Amino acid sequence: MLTLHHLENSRSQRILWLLEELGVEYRIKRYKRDAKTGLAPPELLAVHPLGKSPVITDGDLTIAESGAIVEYLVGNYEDGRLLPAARTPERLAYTYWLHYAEGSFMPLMIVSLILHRIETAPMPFFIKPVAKGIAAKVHASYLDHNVKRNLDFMESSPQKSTWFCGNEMTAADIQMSFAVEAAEVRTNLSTNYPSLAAFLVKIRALPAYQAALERGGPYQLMGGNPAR
Ligand SMILES: N[C@@H](CCC(=O)N[C@@H](CS)C(=O)NCC(=O)O)C(=O)O
Repeated sequence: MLTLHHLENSRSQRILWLLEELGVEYRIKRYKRDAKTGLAPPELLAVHPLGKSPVITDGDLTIAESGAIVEYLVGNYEDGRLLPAARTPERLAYTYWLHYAEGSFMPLMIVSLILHRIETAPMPFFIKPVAKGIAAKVHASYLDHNVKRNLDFMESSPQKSTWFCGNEMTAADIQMSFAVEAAEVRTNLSTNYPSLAAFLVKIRALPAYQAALERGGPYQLMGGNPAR
């Protein structure tokens, strides 16, 4: 049976949601983050050399990287609902958002998280201003305008009518859900990005999203605020 190697409070949640949407039979192997560092436990290294989640195992196959897992699941288990037809504008949008989530947006969120950790880490008082100064410089010279540009783009994308790829929900919406949820813990979506806020309200009401929460357990993303 297909196994999802599920790290708590992680991107793996969207794979859970996709599995529920597709009605695939699966089992969950759970992993806890290190309480101090937030990192994945070493047992995940036994599943895949990068030691990250999500990873799925299906028979002899081990598949890592959310986008690759989404493509595998949709390609092998989908019932036609979550993948737009080939050679349509919706399919192109699908490919775009599937890659954009991890390729363009999430690296910004990771930089933001690392800076937040630097800013809030315990350290000798005389080092603190230096650390804060460096973090402020990265915010001002690189991070803040890039985050804003990306969120403005996500908010106003012409393709994002009802869903990211048109009027039907697709697996790209599931892939993008983690990106929008990551943005939510760092900026006030309702005030600044109402259509992204509405997207989250809409997905959270879906039965499969809720079933995934029930199977996966508590789901809370790590904080850090770049949008200042
Ligand atoms: N681009 C990869 C990112 C995988 C990734 O970084 N996963 C995080 C969870 S959200 C992780 O395993 N973090 C724990 C660690 O880095 O030790 C994907 O989408 O699968």
